[in-house]
Amino acid sequence: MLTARPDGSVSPYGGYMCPKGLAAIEFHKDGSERLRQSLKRLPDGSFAPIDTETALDEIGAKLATLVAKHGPRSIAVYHGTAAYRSVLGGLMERAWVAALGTPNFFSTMTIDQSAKWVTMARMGIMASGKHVMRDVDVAILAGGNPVVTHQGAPFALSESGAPARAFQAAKDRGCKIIIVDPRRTETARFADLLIQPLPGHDAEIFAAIAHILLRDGTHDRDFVSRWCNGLEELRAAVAPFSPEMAAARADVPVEQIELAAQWLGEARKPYAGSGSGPSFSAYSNTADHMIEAVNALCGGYRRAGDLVRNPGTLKPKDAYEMAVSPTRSFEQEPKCVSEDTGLLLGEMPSALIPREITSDSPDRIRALISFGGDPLKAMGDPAFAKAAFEKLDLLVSLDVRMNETCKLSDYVIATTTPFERAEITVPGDAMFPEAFVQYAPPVVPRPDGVIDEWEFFWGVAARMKVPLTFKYWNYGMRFEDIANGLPLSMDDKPDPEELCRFLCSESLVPFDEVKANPGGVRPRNAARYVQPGPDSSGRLELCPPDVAAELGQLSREAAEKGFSHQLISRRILHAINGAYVNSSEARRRYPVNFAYMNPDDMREAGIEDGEKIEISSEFGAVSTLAKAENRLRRGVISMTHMFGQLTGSGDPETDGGANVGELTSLTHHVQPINFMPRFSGIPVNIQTV
Ligand SMILES: Nc1nc2c(c(=O)[nH]1)N[C@H]1C(S)=C(S)[C@@H](COP(=O)(O)OP(=O)(O)OC[C@H]3O[C@@H](n4cnc5c(=O)[nH]c(N)nc54)[C@H](O)[C@@H]3O)O[C@H]1N2
Ligand SMILES: Nc1nc2c(c(=O)[nH]1)N[C@H]1C(S)=C(S)[C@@H](COP(=O)(O)OP(=O)(O)OC[C@H]3O[C@@H](n4cnc5c(=O)[nH]c(N)nc54)[C@H](O)[C@@H]3O)O[C@H]1N2
Ligand SMILES: [Mo]
Repeated sequence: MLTARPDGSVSPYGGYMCPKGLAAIEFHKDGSERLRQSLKRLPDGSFAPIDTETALDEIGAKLATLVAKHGPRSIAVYHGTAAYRSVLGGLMERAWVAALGTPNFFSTMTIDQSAKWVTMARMGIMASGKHVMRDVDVAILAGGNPVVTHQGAPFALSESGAPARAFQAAKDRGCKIIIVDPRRTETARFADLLIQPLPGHDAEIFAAIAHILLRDGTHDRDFVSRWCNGLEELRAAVAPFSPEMAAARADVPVEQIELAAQWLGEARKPYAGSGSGPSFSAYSNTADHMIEAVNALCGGYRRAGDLVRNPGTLKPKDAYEMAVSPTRSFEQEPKCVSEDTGLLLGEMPSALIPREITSDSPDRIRALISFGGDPLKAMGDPAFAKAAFEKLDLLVSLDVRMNETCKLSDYVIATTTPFERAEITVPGDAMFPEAFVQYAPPVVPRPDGVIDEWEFFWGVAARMKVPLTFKYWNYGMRFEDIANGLPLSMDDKPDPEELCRFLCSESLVPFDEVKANPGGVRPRNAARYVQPGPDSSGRLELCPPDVAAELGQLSREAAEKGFSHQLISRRILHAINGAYVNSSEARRRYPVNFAYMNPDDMREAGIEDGEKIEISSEFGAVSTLAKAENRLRRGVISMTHMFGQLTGSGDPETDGGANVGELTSLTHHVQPINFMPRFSGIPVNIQTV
């Protein structure tokens, strides 16, 4: 019988198993949702099984024709959440995209927390990175719930394994924790201070914290004078954001904002960061810039002499105290064809995919490969997105089950799950709290009709006669600049174990030793410390002119009128976005994605617990069941995304929930630069139906 249990013998988190991991096991056992063979869509819209090699022949031929006729830009990839958990698949995808030469790489990162990428591009970064959770003494986390989501460094504050244990350990050390969230989250039980604002006011709250730090002179003057530009510009831009003004807009006690600023000003190793909430709401780019500006004002980065707890194992790196000036990459070529914007950390904004398809430019997107994602559902505004996706010459999905994008795809390639393929800890390498490496060969046999994702990209490249060079790539690297590469034969399929061996070419632990230790290895190395940077000319830009202009506009902005509530985002423990939503544990708890409301709001609106309600925004309406939750402040409704049908029938119980994306827009209330839609703090009205 198939079971799974945690192995804490070597892991830096101790023994721990996440409920999503258990849901994944059930996926293998039950199998009713599992795609066991690839499918081709017939002209009448139905699907017929197709042998995967035949599907690759047809896809390769079609892509080759498109490239010959329209150039490589006609091809795009969308790298979804599951693609991040497919190491060889992700690296082969990068190799394929680089070999083709298309700039059209999209991922969930630009419809998730891309405000952070915008901030990096506009503010620059400290190469030494922020303090890790084990070192921080005062932390402020806005709009993240890591105890449920396991979302941690480098953005939010947590460890991605056993997060509650990490928070408890931080408390035990005396770390002060401040949470800013309209909901008293599961993580908030560790909070010394919980600020429960109306959503969409993080820019004001953090501008006010900056205002107080500068008013009182409690910012880290040494750090700021050494590494930052624009202090006076920032001071002027945050002048209108008095604590009273921010408190009034966010509807929180002004004392809470003062106290947060006081603690941050006193901290030795402060940390300011956020989860997805502020990146989803109004003024998300401005909010994120202000959160990072507060971190910079407090000098919340590792400094020369600080211990580097994890320098990486597969790719060990020294850390330097050094600012890297902003790149403003989005202002440079290559640009999108539908809007005057460009790359953020090497990727184009996903919310522009529909417009990049329908544009009348000869460089428009004609083929899209969706790898481990459900872009049609994830980007919201389904009517707009679907109409665009229908204009594609070719849509291919790589998935383990049928999702909404699969239903529209010309081919659905059935792939392995992580337990059925070789995996190695490239993504966690520098993010584990201590150095750690693990190789996992397939532990469950794969169904006959499925392939690994890397086999798709290699197989299509072979058919297109595009030679691939396999490389160890990670965020912050330009694929072309990586010298060490493994040229792949286009005749003999690579052996996944050999690809993992190649990924260990610079590893502190040789591949054979990693392989011989299935529970992983923690290398014993001499301690490393942050070193003074080789170049001291870089500066963080605290307040570039576009950020100052956004703050000016925000300071004059009036509240949106005509809506009774604001809908905010949340996540569930037993599913990850759309994956495992149909697992028995998730479904037992969530037959639908409930609309959680403050009990007083429900009483006032005459809504009973469990009653069906209709929630309408400027752009659409959804129906679901209301549920009282006293963790929520008044004025907000909290719902999870990726439930229900793409377009609801009006009967949430039959649909298995409602798609909150129907309340969002890809053309209105989108941010500049990254075109991020508003996924939280959505003004809505409610009525019983
Ligand atoms: N179990 C589980 N884990 C997951 C996922 C999952 O679906 N399930 N998804 C994964 C993914 S893709 C991601 S991106 C991460 C996300 O990880 P998190 O960011 O931790 O996700 P959430 O739990 O939704 O937390 C967002 C919080 O922001 C609050 N919020 C909403 N709007 C605002 C606002 O305007 N301001 C402030 N201050 N707060 C606001 C919400 O109340 C919520 O508590 O989680 C990852 N991990
Ligand atoms: N309204 C609203 N919209 C949102 C959000 C929100 O909170 N509110 N959140 C946003 C965020 S943060 C994100 S990250 C996106 C999520 O957007 P996506 O990543 O596009 O959506 P997922 O549902 O996570 O898609 C993952 C797919 O991978 C499949 N899968 C699972 N395991 C494997 C595997 O091993 N291999 C392969 N090939 N496939 C696999 C799953 O079946 C699923 O269909 O949505 C965004 N959209
Ligand atoms: Mo995400």
